[in-house]
Amino acid sequence: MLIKSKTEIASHEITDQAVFESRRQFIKAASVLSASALLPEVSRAEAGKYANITRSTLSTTAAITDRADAISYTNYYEFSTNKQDSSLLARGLTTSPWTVEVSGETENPGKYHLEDILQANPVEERIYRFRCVEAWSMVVPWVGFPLGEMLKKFKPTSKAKFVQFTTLYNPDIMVGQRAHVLEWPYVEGLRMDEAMHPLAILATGMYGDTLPNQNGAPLRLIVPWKYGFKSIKAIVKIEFTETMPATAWNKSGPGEYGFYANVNPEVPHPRWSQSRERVLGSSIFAPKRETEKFNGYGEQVASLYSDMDLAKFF
Ligand SMILES: Nc1nc2c(c(=O)[nH]1)N[C@H]1C(S)=C(S)[C@@H](COP(=O)(O)O)O[C@H]1N2
Ligand SMILES: [Mo]
Repeated sequence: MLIKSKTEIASHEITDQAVFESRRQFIKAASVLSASALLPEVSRAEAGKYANITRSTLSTTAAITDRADAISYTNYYEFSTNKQDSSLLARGLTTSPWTVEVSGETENPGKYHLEDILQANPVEERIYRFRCVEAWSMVVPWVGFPLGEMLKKFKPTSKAKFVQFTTLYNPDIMVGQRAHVLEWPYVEGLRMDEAMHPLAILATGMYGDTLPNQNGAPLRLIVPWKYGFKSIKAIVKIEFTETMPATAWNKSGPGEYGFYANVNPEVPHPRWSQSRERVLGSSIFAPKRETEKFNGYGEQVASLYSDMDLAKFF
């Protein structure tokens, strides 16, 4: 066998060797890719901040909405009433550092750093159905922690019957707040027993990564059995109250948006039916999905409302 000395190796052979090496690298990379494709949960988590996150057994098995759809079609009136615009406009929002003020009927009022809240409340993945009052829906793998577990740590007093949430008010950045579309800041609320229900979470992420600004970073509520407007974004205040909070959408349209806002196909919105929903990402020609009472979470939450006429307390 003839062994060529270094100087004798033609340049085209060196090129071939380089190509061969890079091809080997490519094949190696491709086999890693195809192996992880068999484990979609792992590869998705690895892409973001929440690697190896535990998936809660409270997750739905319904088909997950494409991330691209869930982050590009958002309702965030502080930025825009146009769903396609808020992702661009929300880029200017600074979400770190972030504090949450806790007040009202609690033994532990104060201003808390979000980092400290997160230290005390480990997150997990919760895949939930999400149904907007406008009759579209999606399925999102949220990252978050049970709201009730956090509220307990603030030791609400016996007078605390409701909990109120408030979004950041900053019209310099949140340009939608310069117009009186809603009464700002955006306020939402839950009855105490609803807030303590294990399905209610505070989310810090989705699709294995931190929340995009347009989806409510750095901290938002998710109440999967209620219409989407209850799931308030960019929370800066939590107040325990004795009386029912006046909420942004209820103030704006008391005949259209109730405090409870439980998903209910039997009670139409005054201007449209709630019996079906358009599945986000599906063709406009695709058949609509039948909306489920309590958005499919009736088995877990219906008992909270057993003494209420759900057509009256909408
Ligand atoms: N602060 C605030 N929270 C909000 C809203 C909003 O405009 N401002 N929109 C609500 C509505 S109507 C819906 S459907 C959901 C949408 O959440 P998404 O944009 O992450 O899909 O956020 C809710 N939370
Ligand atoms: Mo909504």
